[in-house]
Amino acid sequence: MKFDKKNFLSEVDRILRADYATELGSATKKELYNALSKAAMALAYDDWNREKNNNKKRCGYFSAEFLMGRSIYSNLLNLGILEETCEALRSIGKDLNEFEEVEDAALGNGGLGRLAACYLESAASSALPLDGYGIRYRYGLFRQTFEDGFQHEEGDDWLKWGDPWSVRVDRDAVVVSFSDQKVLAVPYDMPVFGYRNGVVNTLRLWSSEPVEPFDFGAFNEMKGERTAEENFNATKITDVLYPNDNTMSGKILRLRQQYFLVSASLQDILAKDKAKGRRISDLPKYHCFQLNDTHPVIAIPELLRLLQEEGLSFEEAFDLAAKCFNFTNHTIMAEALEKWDALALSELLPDVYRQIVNCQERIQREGVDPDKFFIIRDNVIHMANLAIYVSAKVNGVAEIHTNILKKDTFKNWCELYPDKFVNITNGITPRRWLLLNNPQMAKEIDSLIGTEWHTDLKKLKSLKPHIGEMLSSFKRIKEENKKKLADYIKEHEGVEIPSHFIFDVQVKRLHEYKRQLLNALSILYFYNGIKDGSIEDFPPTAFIFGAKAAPGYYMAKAVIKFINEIANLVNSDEQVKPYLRVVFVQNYNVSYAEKIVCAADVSEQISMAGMEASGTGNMKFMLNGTVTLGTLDGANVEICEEAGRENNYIFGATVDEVSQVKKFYCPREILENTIGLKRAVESLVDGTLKDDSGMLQKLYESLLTGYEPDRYLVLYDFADYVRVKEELLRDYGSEAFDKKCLINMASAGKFSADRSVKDYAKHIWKIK
Ligand code: 26Q
Repeated sequence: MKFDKKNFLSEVDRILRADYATELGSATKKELYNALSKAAMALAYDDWNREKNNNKKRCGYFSAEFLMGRSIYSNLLNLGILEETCEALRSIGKDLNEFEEVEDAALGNGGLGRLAACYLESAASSALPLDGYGIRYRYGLFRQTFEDGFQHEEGDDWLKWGDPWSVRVDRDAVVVSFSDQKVLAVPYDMPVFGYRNGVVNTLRLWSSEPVEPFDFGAFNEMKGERTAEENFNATKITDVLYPNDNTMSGKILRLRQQYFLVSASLQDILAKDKAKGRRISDLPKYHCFQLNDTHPVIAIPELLRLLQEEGLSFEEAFDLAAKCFNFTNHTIMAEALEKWDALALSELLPDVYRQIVNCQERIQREGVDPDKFFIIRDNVIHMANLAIYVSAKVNGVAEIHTNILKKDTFKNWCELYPDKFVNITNGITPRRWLLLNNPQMAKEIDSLIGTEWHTDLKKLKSLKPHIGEMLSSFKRIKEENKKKLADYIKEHEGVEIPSHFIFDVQVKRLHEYKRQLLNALSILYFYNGIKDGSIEDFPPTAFIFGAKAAPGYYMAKAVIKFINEIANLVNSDEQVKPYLRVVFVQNYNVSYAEKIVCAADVSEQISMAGMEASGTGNMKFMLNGTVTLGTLDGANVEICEEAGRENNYIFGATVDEVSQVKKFYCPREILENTIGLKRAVESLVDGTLKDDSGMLQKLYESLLTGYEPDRYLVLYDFADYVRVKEELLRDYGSEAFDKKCLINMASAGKFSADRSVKDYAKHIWKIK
């Protein structure tokens, strides 16, 4: 592939003429976006085709979520034509930045979905044969707005700008059968470009359609209603992404989605092998499958079923499945480990259910204790147990998380199969999360240590001797990024934040365990202190939040309301305005994250210890030179190992302390004995903040009453949090502080997703 400006523009022009009856001079933004993307796709066709037809063993990454974000810039970057395209457009009076209006592909909720996207990019960039298999949701994660401080959800029409980075492959469509319906699964393939290496892998997203085109005959014979209904049901399966993060919904439509995804993918893979003349017993020679949490675990009984349809015995099929499947766990929370009602599943998918029963019987034949090892119990199917039983490897996503899995969550299984359990610490792609989102900083690094770090992030450590000379440019670039973010926030949220303020950021899904509430209470504490004079010379700080709450998650929505009311209080108070600002940005997504991550001074990673499996936002901030204010949870632990605890701000109960404290915990006692805490908490109910909904009252009660008051130790950790946070804010501005930022950046090498996927390839997938 070679880029030639003239040829490229004439190719774009040709596509505009053929597909849109227009030309370069008169095309709309949307037309230009589509034609330009297609022209770039054409450049990579040969590479893509070669990858599809080689004979390597490949890994299929099965995931209900791929949070891809915007493709155009990262694809052009990886194809090595970002600057060239920018220049070509400029020569005809257009601006590549105009495509910032293009919607994100938000086909995921949060960490788990974004991780899948990073791994696809990193695998292609590391020339590893990894393909994604997922669902082409018609509507992605809802679009969020605030009205009177409350979250509102709207449908996410992500295809509004078209979908030029996908190719519909009708010849590969397959039928997926449920007991009550048959639907057609049609694949849309997205190329995944390696970073300037000519490798193109595939993300295959399945869309559901009626098997038969709309039946006008039946419609005319007055069966119209039923026919329309059938069509409606078929498309409905892939209509919308479930907006839950770390909680179960147990809805049958979700089970349909999961089965649809894995059945289509496995049928497709088996059919292609057959067409290539491969023996079915060679399946593990050519394939392995990574199950991204429990969501696609129904792939296991589906493969067993398909193999037996091909004439294999159950034991033969089991042997192959046990060599192909691996399982990643992303959470220890019981409410997120998927379970299905056995009756419901057996009604929807009787043949698949039989295979689950076969697995259950097989493990009982092994003579193990049925109280410790079960897949079905009390008419509930435990998908995590099924995954562990059949998978070759099971992995957690950070050291501390894997240790908890082994010692606690899956203790029994680990004793039975000690070699199955491995850790693969998460990672992020440095292309999107430094080169692309922070180009000035990337250039600065290039000028000091060259460009090898683009594909070998450990090389960043050679920045260490340059930290002194880098200080001033680091500060200048951070300041510019902050100005840009402040402008964007002013325009989109209507809140002014002066760029000389400290930008203290907490962006992630809204969940009680992540403790946005702790952050909020600390702001009220500072507010009260500044007002009554007990806190002097407070360093001017803007607290920036971004988070979506699952639409049915009452407490999470209450926290959003709370923070929005704090923002109203603080931002309109002339006395504290010189010291404090609060903003909760609307519709936080991948593209917003790109703007925020490069502009943050403080990265808040404050989950109750033991709850956050890994976190990956923490890594993005670190890579961009931001210190972590956090607990010893998830990958924060490893961030401290890499960058030094003294270069971050760590507070709060550790995992061991949490389990001790919980034995005799009395939040009221803490409330009474912690300076400033009571006043901050009382703000929820004393009329300081406006709320007619009763939400703030409920938040108050969650901290102090009920079966397990203050389940996530917000009050317990408050004093230490505020102490360390104030220390951090007062350190800000010193040279020592800037050095900490740069040491973090220089120490981020471990957290490259390139390292993660290579670990998977070597220890789990056995692919080259
Ligand atoms: C389950 C059943 C029904 C409906 C929805 C769900 C569901 C959906 C999404 C359950 C969990 C999720 C997402 C979990 C997730 O994102 N976990 C995060 O994974 C990251 C990548 O490993 C970690 O860094 C985070 O710590 C973890 O919270």
